[in-house]
Amino acid sequence: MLNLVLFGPPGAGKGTQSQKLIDKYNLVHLSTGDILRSEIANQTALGLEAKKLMDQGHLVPDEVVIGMISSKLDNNKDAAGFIFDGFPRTTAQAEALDNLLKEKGTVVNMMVALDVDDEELTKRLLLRGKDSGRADDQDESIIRNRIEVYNKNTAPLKDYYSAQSKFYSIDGIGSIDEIFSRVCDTIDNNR
Ligand code: B4P
Repeated sequence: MLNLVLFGPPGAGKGTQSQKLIDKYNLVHLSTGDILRSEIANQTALGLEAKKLMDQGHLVPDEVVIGMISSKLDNNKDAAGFIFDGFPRTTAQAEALDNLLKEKGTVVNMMVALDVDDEELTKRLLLRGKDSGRADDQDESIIRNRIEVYNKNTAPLKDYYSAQSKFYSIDGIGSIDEIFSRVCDTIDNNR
């Protein structure tokens, strides 16, 4: 099995690269952002609660996203592996993921981090906000808040995976295909 955590700040290109990686490595894509947006679109109780937090750039509570990932893992028992996109985002989520995978007799193989500076992130997200209408991409102060939340709650996961010798950082600036090739080289050389 290949279980890959794609890591990076909001707008680093995790979702973009995931779309290309699932085809190449035949992996199941688990994006907590996408799952939450689909709950919002379906106006479920979970979605309505999550929307308030997401629109402000806050994280959704750990137990909610951990429960979502747990049920997706159960629904994909025959998968060749998973790309975790936007999950884990806190140490509690990383510990929960380790436990969920252990129950299935598998582990996270590696975390690949996309390194992009704050100015480029803000530029990309404001651009996407214009096309997609996503509330969390419309306002520069909300984007700055998401980057701050990332630096405070999510960036420490580098240490969590480094301690297990599973952390790889790549340059996330360049064309989508250039970055894809860097990600694939990192996977192929270290799996
Ligand atoms: P996510 O949906 O995970 O989204 P993201 O971090 O904004 O984006 P990503 O890095 O995937 O960027 P993308 O490829 O789309 O999170 C949204 C919210 O959901 C969070 O703020 C939080 O509230 C909640 N949430 C999600 N998971 C959670 C969790 N585990 N715990 C708690 N809360 C959670 O790229 C962005 C833009 O850049 C796109 O427009 C793309 O076209 C462009 N782009 C990509 N690559 C490029 C390149 N090389 N050059 C130029 N532009 C590029």
